Amino acid sequence: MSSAALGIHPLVDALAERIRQQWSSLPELQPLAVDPQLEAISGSLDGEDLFIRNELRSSRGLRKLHLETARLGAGLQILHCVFFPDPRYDLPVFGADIVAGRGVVSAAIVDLSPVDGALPQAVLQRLEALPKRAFSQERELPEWGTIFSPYVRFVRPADAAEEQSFIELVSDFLRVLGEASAEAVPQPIDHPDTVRRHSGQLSYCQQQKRNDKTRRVLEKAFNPEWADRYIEELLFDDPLPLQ
Ligand code: BLA
Repeated sequence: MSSAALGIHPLVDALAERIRQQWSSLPELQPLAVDPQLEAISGSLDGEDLFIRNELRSSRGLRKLHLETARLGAGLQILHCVFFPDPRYDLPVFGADIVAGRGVVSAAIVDLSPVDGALPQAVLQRLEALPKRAFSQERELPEWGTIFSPYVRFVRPADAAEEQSFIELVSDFLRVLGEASAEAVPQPIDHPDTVRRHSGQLSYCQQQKRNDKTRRVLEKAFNPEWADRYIEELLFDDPLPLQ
């Protein structure tokens, strides 16, 4: 079925396509198994259809690239994307989330988030050099949003032009991460820097799990146990313990 027939907002669809294009150019891109029960989830709730698609990859320096596109009920369409670094590499977490309802995008957020206090120099320099993109409606970060970098953008795109700008902004961030991931030199698994980045990634996941809005939507569409498992095992699973 086409995404239009599924009722996916054009921004969700266009951004998902752009992310797929960009991850295909990452170094050492590999498939990563998705639990077949979670790859394509469809169902219905009170007569409204639900549809979730999960795609996973890994690449050099990034342990898990996750793209989720979802339509939950009549009104809500979601794009959720997180690239989790391998803690041996000095790389940030890439995250993006779009929430659209009844043709209107209420939230569009993107960031390269530090896992070791501040962003790596190689990332900072590239972010500074990016074109500045203006949005007319900026949104305030929630209280758990202390994990985000000073470069985070959280906006409500006002029209098609701002939606396109948001796609270009995400693209800029992904290019920065792609370049940094090609260059980064891995450190030993027991190096103190690796250990710090591992615990930084754990905190990132813990803070994201405090977003009640995500949990509430999933609990309503499925049930609390399912939502909990989905969040713990797929959306924000902890990085594997360092051996
Ligand atoms: C907000 N996330 C939301 C909202 C909903 C979801 C319904 C409220 C929309 C609004 O305030 O306008 C729902 N998001 C989901 C669901 C999934 C999802 C169900 O990803 C997955 C299945 N969230 C992330 C990531 C980021 C993120 C990776 O998953 C950022 C990198 C951010 N979402 C985020 C933020 C808010 C939000 C900051 C606003 C929260 C608030 O204002 O309280």
